[in-house]
Amino acid sequence: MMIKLSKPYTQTGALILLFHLGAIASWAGAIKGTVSVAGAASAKNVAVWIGAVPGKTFPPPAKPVIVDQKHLMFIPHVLVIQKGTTVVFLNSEPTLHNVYWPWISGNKKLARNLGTRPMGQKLLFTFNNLGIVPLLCNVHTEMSGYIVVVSTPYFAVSGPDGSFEVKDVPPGHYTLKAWSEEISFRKIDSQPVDVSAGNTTVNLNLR
Ligand SMILES: [Cu+2]
Repeated sequence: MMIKLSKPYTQTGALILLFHLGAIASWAGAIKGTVSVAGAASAKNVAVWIGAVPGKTFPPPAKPVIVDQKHLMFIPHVLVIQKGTTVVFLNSEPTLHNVYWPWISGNKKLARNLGTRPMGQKLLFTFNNLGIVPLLCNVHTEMSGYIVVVSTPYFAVSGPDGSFEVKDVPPGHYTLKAWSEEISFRKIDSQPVDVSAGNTTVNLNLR
């Protein structure tokens, strides 16, 4: 009886050990920090992301991401997505809303008008070009939002206090990028960052 029981116990022990080794090997870190934006009242809504990693491609997420049009605003105001992500544009209030962008990072060939629709109807678009997409509504000229299309799944948007956290980054040497609508449509800030297991702190000053 004792001999018969000991074998499965040993196998379970080995499996648990393998599981722990696997967890250590894939240990990821987080990039935490605060951003300040020169001349701006607040440092919220700054897009922060890791730029292309040489030799590495990331499959686009299968799940779509939502941008709502509500209270005469694009919600969220700034959205970061990985290239290849489909965005579903909702209209959640009883007025007509349109979605268009005049260019992506200045390239007018990438302009699109997705159309105008009443409350409850969706518009879908898959973003396959990297860059800054300025969202506008031709019914309400005061409405604006931004989609930042990036090449990695490692990104964040700063909160009202300028803090951000890019989660689950594998250890490595990367380029950290940041963009704020307060600076310029076209200026993307870059700086090197080394990520190890645990938290890496980076403070960004955009000007
Ligand atoms: Cu509108």
